[in-house]
Amino acid sequence: MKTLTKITLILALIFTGFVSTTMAQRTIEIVGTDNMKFDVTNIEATPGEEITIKLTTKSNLPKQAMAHNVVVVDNDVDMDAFANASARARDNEYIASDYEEDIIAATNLAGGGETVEVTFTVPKEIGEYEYICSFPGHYAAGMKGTLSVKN
Ligand SMILES: [Cu+2]
Repeated sequence: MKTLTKITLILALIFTGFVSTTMAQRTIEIVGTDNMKFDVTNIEATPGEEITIKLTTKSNLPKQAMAHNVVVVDNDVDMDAFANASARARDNEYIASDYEEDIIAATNLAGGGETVEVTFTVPKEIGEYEYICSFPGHYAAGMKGTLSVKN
């Protein structure tokens, strides 16, 4: 086989692998409403899987009064403390900067009619990881869910 043909073949194989990896990636669509709940409260994933979380806010209220995000947090974090600290972090999309190392993934804030998304690699460690909306008061109102990482 000529070298050029070999290279072409290898590139084709790499490309095919890339495309199939991309296509295998799952997107989880979540809706947040004025009742301050996510309509999806459990996401199952395998260790190291790449997933996309897509969040849409349905609301007629102004964004300053009602917006949502999805923040996936490491499972050794005190969630009440994180939510309280984040409620004061308006200039940082309501994510307390002290906790940046504990954030596995976070979307931007979505006001009514907006959709935001984040693509990330699920932790390799099996376990339950909580995700919350860090807009002030929403976690306390029950705006949370669990990312279950298992084989
Ligand atoms: Cu919210």
